[in-house]
Amino acid sequence: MQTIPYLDSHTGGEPTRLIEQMPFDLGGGTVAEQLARLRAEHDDLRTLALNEPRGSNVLVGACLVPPADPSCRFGVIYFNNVGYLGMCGHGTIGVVAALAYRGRLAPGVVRIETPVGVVEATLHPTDGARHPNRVSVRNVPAYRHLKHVPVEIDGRIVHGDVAWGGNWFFLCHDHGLTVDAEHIEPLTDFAWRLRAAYGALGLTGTDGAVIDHVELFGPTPTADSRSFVLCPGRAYDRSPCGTGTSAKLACLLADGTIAAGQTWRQESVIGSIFDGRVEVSEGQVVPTITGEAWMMAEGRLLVDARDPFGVGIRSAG
Ligand code: PYC
Repeated sequence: MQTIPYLDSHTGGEPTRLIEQMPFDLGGGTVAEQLARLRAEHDDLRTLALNEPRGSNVLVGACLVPPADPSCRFGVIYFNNVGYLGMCGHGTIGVVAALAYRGRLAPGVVRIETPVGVVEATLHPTDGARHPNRVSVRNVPAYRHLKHVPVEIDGRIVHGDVAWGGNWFFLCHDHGLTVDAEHIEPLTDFAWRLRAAYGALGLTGTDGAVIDHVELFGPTPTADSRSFVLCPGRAYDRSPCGTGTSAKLACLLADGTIAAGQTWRQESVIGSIFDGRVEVSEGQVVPTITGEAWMMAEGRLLVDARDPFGVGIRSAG
């Protein structure tokens, strides 16, 4: 029986399952290179840790790997029910909370190498007992690639921006749906079909990258904006999505709606909030998002080689 220890947290309702100790060696190199090896040779780790019957489509995984960048203390690879992520904002907040819980991190700044670049996380001093795991993540640079792209769906035209925030996003405002927790099903259905519709047009990020996250925005009385974020495997993000908020901030800055340094409060469809802001550094837009994570569980995954579903049920989303 193989055993793999794990730690579960959630960030604004979105879970992160951290594997601190890799059960095999990925051979070193950059985190992007280690991700390529994980995907090609050990994808079972992803499916056994996240997919049913052990997990669910909602889980996001993170595993610690050695960083190549000497300025970084940790390397992290993020994954979900259908594949791998470039960066993950809620996941980074969860990883930092888990490492603090383990006693491996104290309040302060830690640099983390991800497959798409180095991010800088700040674990804030504990605010009494109220906010034990408040973390800011200075993300990789974000940018808008395309503005106000028309897409036909359900016999009408909606529009979206295509932006990078560590993953690729299609950001849509004129969808006509109500963005709240009572409308998860229609939001999921629409976002999934919207992804198919812009995919059929051949719309991509830079270098032909698949735009695999969809953000639908709406108003809210309790923040600057509320979003519904559909992830690549058809689960919706319970958090406001750190990389999605980063993509949104890049668009807001480009439109002149926010200024550098201004706080933007992004609410998730279930009501959790990230504070976001951007700085412009060497001509690049660098977002920082701040949120909180909570520890939920620690345990050991047990993998019996005789179990026909021991490495999880492969999901196409
Ligand atoms: O917080 O960046 C994020 C994220 C991406 C996918 C799920 N959460």
